Amino acid sequence: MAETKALGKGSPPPDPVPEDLIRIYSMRFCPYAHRTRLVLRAKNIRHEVVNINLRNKPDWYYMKHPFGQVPVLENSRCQLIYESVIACEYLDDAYPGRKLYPYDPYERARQKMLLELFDKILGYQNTIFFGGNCTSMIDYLIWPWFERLDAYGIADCVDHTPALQLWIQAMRQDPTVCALFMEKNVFLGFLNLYFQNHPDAFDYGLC
Ligand SMILES: N[C@@H](CCC(=O)N[C@@H](CS)C(=O)NCC(=O)O)C(=O)O
Repeated sequence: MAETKALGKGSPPPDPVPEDLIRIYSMRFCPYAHRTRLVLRAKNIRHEVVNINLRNKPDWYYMKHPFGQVPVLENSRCQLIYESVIACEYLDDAYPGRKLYPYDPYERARQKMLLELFDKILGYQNTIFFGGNCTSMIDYLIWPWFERLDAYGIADCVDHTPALQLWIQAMRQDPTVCALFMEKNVFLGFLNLYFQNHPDAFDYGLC
């Protein structure tokens, strides 16, 4: 379902979101939308994906997000939630199942502080995952950028951080990460078309 073609200018708006379903407006190669799709998957939330052509946005899409960005969540009550971190927290709060943010207020605050320091988090960790011995919200919020390191040609930036390498290996085995994993060649194919302003960039790799 995540692999549907992107809707562009002139496409009719999708129908209202059916009850018991949540919709994510997404783009297959967007790391912020990737975060939100990881959380949807990790929590087993029934959802549908509507991909948006970000170079040729449908006019109606500005009714979903003031600047036409992805991701946006929309529920059957026509409520819209944007900004990926807020959207992920909303999903964690609104849906049952495994809580990805810790219950403990300090641990929750610690994950949010780590996220703020995202660019500098390569510091000491004494657990495999950032929140402990299993994946939690912080891991899914930062993973999309690490999945893209190889495609960006900067995978060697973790050469001297063994703890981070162990985390990357562990994340690659996580079933949620595996389910949404984007092959490097597909990502490179997208980037190649994107930088040529090719109208089909967002659909790269789809039949
Ligand atoms: N702060 C936003 C960033 C979202 C974002 O930058 N999305 C990009 C795609 S990766 C986008 O929608 N770009 C289209 C645009 O800005 O017009 C979030 O966390 O959700």
